[in-house]
Amino acid sequence: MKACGGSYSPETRRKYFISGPQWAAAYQGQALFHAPTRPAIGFEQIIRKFAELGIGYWTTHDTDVIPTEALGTGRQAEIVAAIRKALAENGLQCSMVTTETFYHAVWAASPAAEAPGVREYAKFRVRNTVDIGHELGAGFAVYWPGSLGYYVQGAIEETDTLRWYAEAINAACDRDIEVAARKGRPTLKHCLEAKPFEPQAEILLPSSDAMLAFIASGLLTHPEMVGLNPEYLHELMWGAAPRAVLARALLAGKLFHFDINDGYRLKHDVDIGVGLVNPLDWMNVLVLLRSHGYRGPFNLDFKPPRTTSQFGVFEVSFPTAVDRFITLWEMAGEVLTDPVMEEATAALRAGGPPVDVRDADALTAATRELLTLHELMAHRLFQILVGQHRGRVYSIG
Ligand code: XLS
Ligand code: MG
Ligand code: MG
Repeated sequence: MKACGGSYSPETRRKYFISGPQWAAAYQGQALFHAPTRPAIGFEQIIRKFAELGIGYWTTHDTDVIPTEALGTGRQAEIVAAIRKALAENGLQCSMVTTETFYHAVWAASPAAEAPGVREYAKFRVRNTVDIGHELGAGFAVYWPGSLGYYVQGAIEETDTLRWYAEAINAACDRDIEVAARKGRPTLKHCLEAKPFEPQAEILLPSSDAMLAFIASGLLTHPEMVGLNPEYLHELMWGAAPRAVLARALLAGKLFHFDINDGYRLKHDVDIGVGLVNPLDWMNVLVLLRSHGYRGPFNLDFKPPRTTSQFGVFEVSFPTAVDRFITLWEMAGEVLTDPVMEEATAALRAGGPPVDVRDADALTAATRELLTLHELMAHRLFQILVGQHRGRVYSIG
């Protein structure tokens, strides 16, 4: 890291709304075909490490920190108190809480299973997460439904399943209104997160757009409290343009929270650190968010490499992810004030010389260089990405 240079100080890192998930730092390298490779690590250590790095916000699933059997018990209250203490001692804030509705076998048929008992349990879990969120001072609650879907066809009735899933979200919102009023706090922002593949063969809400349709379906009793937590890679996984996904969420007023990472199109959820695969696209994504005044969290939902040591997790994986994000964010700022980009944008929007707008051939001739300017802008963005706009040169021959 010292040899790489260019690190930002913890003070600088803390100026950004960057959050570190408990589960990302505690990831032990396990997967379907992979055994765990790292020892377990608790929230005290992770919160301390995040503080040292300058990651100012911490996020967690309920069961990342509270054993399933202790949820809703006195033991939960003790753990939550210990988390509050750790956060306060390290100057961190909890920005988001989320309910694990995918790991335990009780969720085999999803949080909206046919069995009414499972659905009641799902409501208990999301209500309990709302309680934890208010206790920890969070502003956001995230819902990635996990196995909401099926492996074999025809047994699940999709409309019933979606209705039942909405009942769980409604239960969380109702509890939130009650607890927020009691505590004199604002209600949480409830954020739905989609993923197209894994852990189910067929997923009922596979994309952020599907989530938007779900929010607007009439099934939610408080649609105004519910928005999106898109994850960059989850949208890429189904072949989407993440920037266009975010644009649709922005237009709907539903971009509440953003999980940041990287990976490949039409592959599984590889959760690579932000900017390591698609840095140019990432810069462009941040141009869009900056220009629309997005001020929500950037949640580092990635996985440090499998066999990286605990040292590597905190000395290389997290700080490099944070620093790439900051660099890309600042580059996006440069794009927004770049004179070439400004001039090209103005030229595009001015259009060509005036012609009869019913004459397709005349319009084509007048706007002949439109795509030339698009390509010029793409070239300029590449130059900004590699620093050529600041005079970095490569002399050949
Ligand atoms: C899994 C999701 C998960 C959510 C929170 O693929 O990204 O980590 O962000 O449950
Ligand atoms: Mg995520
Ligand atoms: Mg992911």
